[in-house]
Amino acid sequence: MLAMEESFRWYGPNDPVSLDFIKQAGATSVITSLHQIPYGEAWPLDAILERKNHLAANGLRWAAVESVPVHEDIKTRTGRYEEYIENYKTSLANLGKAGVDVVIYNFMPVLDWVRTDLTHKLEDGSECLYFDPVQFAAFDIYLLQRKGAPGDYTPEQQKQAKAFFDSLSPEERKSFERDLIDVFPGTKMGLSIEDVRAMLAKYDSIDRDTLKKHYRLFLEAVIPVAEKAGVRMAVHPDDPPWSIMGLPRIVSCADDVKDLLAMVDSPANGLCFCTGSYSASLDNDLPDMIRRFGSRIQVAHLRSTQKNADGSFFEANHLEGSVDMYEVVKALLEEMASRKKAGRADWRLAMRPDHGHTMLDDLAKPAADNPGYTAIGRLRGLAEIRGVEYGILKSDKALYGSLKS
Ligand code: DNO
Repeated sequence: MLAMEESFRWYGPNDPVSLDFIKQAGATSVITSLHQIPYGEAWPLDAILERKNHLAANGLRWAAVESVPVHEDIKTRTGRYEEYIENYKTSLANLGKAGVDVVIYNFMPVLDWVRTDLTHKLEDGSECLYFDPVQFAAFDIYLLQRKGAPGDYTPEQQKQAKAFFDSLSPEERKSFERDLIDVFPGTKMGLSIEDVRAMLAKYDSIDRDTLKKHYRLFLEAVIPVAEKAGVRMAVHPDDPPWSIMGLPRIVSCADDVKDLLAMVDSPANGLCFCTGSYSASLDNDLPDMIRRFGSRIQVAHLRSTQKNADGSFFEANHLEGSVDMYEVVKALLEEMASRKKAGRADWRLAMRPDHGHTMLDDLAKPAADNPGYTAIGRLRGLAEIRGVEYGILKSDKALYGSLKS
């Protein structure tokens, strides 16, 4: 009955959520990366094949790489960026040879996704990831001590940020700092606040237009290689989708998407449609974005967020919050049907339930290194989304008919 490929993120052999568990959740593929390879280095073919074969031996397909990270030097076009771009091309060529054909990446300057609280308690006792601009202001003004930071917040936010920061003990400040800057998926960079300052300094002369230019130059270099290798690139949106730490953000809304798709107009230059990231900005109309840019979506992350009146947001249950999951899934299924009709080989989209609450037995387990990626919360998310898809296909005979393989 179902048509979307159900996938699950897997952080590799050290992930406490095993491949067996992933299969029990009902997923038929995983989205994973070779986290042992440092940012910037080329991925050797044998390491790719080893991972692919390991997954296959466990009955799972490698639906997409998440991520082949883009080194900071490439974003700033400083240091060893030329070498890193060459390495990126090698990685794409090798992935293509191994038959791994979707590559997720992001172009967020300095940090990856950011939250200010990784264990925010919800009324039902489960925990979720949470972003509060006041807490972020406390980080920005008092820990990072970024020049000009106060000016990015209202006087009221600054006052509350001070009160929040004063309320933290020295240990709490340390762990707050870690939660904010050690956000690189599947790896601990061990960055210090000084490292982040040094990384930020490289952006002193990089405004929005310059960052966009660097992005275009990156795409112009790698997309032809991806095309030749049979690999489709999928950019993950900025999370949260607005400027932080005074940095430009260029993958946050429909206009950004329109621009980046036009930078290199190729089917290999596409999107990882992350509903959670885009949804934190209420200006983003997700079903509309899917209808507009659907032909360039390579893979989807499905989750939702709920905004509070004070501008903070938390990751809601997958069918709650501001994302209309019914409309999102329907639009994705319609996109798949139109691809199938057009004879596109890549008509079947893979999606993974993105993040999940820490709930049930997972609450008693030691905090894992991968916030948001507990087994049970994602199992719940996948089950709910599967139900939505089932309902849509069961009640729309024409759509179901056009997707039946
Ligand atoms: C967070 C993730 C992101 C994503 C990368 C893609 O949970 O969605 O960290 O993997 O930004 O490059």
